[in-house]
Amino acid sequence: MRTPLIAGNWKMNGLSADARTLAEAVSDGVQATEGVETVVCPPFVHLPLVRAVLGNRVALGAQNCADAPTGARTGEVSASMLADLGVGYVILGHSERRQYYGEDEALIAARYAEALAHGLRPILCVGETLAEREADRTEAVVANQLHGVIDRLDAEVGLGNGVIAYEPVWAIGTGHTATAQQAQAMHAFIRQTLALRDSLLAERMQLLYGGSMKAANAAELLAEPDIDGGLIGGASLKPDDFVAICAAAA
Ligand code: 3PY
Repeated sequence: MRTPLIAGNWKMNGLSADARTLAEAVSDGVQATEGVETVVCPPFVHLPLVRAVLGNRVALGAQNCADAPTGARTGEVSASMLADLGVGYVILGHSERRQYYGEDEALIAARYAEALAHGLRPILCVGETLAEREADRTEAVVANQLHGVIDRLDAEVGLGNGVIAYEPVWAIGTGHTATAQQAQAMHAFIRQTLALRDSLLAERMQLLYGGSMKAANAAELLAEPDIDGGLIGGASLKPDDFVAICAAAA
């Protein structure tokens, strides 16, 4: 059985005092929640202070990592720097990175390989835009995003111990959520796509739903057989909501 995983993507929100307050509230709030991997992903600059206040029930994640181990990459943060700070997870290929910073599969794959090489668990985001869904291209787009990364990774290592988050772009920051049926259909498709290469990997890999998952819809989404958790945007900034989502996953 796959352990449920709930990861909060704080995006570019909050000053240090906000990050501390939020981390403390999440850490306290999930103390009684067993059997769920809980992760918070603050902005880079808040990682050390969040690490310092998180209890042992909540792991630390980052929102990206560099595509190279060290050196001339102004503005980037390497996977080894993150590991050194106690980071265990890293979100890669979020649609906001693809949309605003032009990240493509080649770059995302290089970041993914770096993350694995330094012991981080990548959370690889895939998902279609509204135009792509309306043109009936959802599966083709997601398959391309997956193959575009997998094909560039070391064949022996593959996706390693990573996680995949299905985040339909039309559901990110819009308040719209995929129905549980739409989300399940895509999660099943992703698992089948992985199984074509490695059936054991497909069985064990945690697949998260992202895109306006909140306390009110979490239980319904998480009840679907192929949805193993959530990558939570706005609701991860509200400790009560985030903690309620973690409880729904338990
Ligand atoms: C959202 O739910 O808005 C997200 O982008 C989660 O990563």
